Amino acid sequence: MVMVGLTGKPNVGKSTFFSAATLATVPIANYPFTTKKANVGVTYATTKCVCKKLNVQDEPVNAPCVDGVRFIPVKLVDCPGLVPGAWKGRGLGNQFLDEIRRADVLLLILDAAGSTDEEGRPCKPGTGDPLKDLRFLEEEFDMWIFQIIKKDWEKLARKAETLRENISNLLAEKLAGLQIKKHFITNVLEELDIQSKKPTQWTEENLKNLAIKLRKASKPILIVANKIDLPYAEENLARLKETGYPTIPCSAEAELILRRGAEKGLIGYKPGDSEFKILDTDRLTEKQIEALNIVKEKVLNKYGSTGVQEAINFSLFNLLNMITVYPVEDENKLTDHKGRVLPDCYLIPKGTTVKEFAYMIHTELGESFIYAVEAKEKKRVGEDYVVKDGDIIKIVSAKSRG
Ligand SMILES: Nc1nc2c(ncn2[C@@H]2O[C@H](COP(=O)(O)OP(=O)(O)OP(=O)(O)O)[C@@H](O)[C@H]2O)c(=O)[nH]1
Ligand SMILES: [Mg+2]
Repeated sequence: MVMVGLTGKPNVGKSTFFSAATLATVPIANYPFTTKKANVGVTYATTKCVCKKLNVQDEPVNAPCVDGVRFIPVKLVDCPGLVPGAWKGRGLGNQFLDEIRRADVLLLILDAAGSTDEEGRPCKPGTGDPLKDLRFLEEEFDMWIFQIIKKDWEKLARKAETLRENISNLLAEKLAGLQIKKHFITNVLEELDIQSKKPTQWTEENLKNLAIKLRKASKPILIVANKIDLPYAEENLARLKETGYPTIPCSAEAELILRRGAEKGLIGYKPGDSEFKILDTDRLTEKQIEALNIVKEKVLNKYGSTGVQEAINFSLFNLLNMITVYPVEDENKLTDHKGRVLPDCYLIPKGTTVKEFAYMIHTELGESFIYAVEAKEKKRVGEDYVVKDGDIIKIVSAKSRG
């Protein structure tokens, strides 16, 4: 399953975002280092389900469908906060950096209101600077990867030379735990144009540049401008957008209020919605009504949504270029072996061939693959067919033929 990592300075709302996105109860408080160990949970990417267009009633198994919106599960990890110098052990040390090593994409949560200082201590909104925070966080990630590459570098470089082993293979092995795949390494080494030099002669600066480029390639970043409901956040949002990073305004706290309200049946609200409906006025306290009014006024009316669902979707569909696909066993009825209509919806990288997709479902299915059928167009396709977003795929294998 794809893994989305929540990271940033302490006290910016990472756990609030996590809690809103997963509905798990985790400690949230207005002081630094509330989170001491990573929280892992399941959240959902949302997409328009093909059921509406085809006018069928689906029977979801792995990915729920609500009013024609399909909720596809992804893993979410909430990490302890990072302070300047974290890579060399400041704050909670670099254990938390390790928590994000398995993440495929990072949601960098920033306090857009500047209501916390560099270390995450509360201060008056407008005092802290999210842009500065962004710069130190980039440096933390780079130094963290640099340090890992540098460790035992000479040994690795010598090994590459004496065994005439390709350095990208050895690096890929070394960095496998960080989700830094070999194709990232090969591309980055080509870009850096250092392969004409022997690895033992690569300088510190070469290695640092390698770390920076690998970080950018393997851990794409979406900036989540959180606490957008507070003063000064709007001005800072404009400054953050100028950095060139994709940036989404967000109020994790607003989303938490809405999801909790919906869970209790007090309001009608679906993640990503631009509005909510009060269902049960009698059960709401005056304070709750006031909080809902603030959410409406300061967040929904102004930015169109709380940003939580949008951030998750953007990271998967835009940064990781994932698409959705629906596997079925009967291409006419669109069912699985139990007769359930459109039971599953998977996220796969754009460019995946139908045979690679078969392998993702089950190794055996990939190995015995014969051909596939795209069910919407009733088209028979070969193993090289590149799966398109929203395809409904039946795989015919030597096994399924009996
Ligand atoms: N106004 C406002 N406050 C928020 C928002 N999101 C979180 N907060 C508050 O910010 C404080 C910190 O929230 P947490 O979720 O604990 O922050 P964290 O980043 O997980 O903090 P650490 O675990 O210490 O790194 C809490 O008081 C939250 O209620 C938001 O969107 N708006
Ligand atoms: Mg936390």
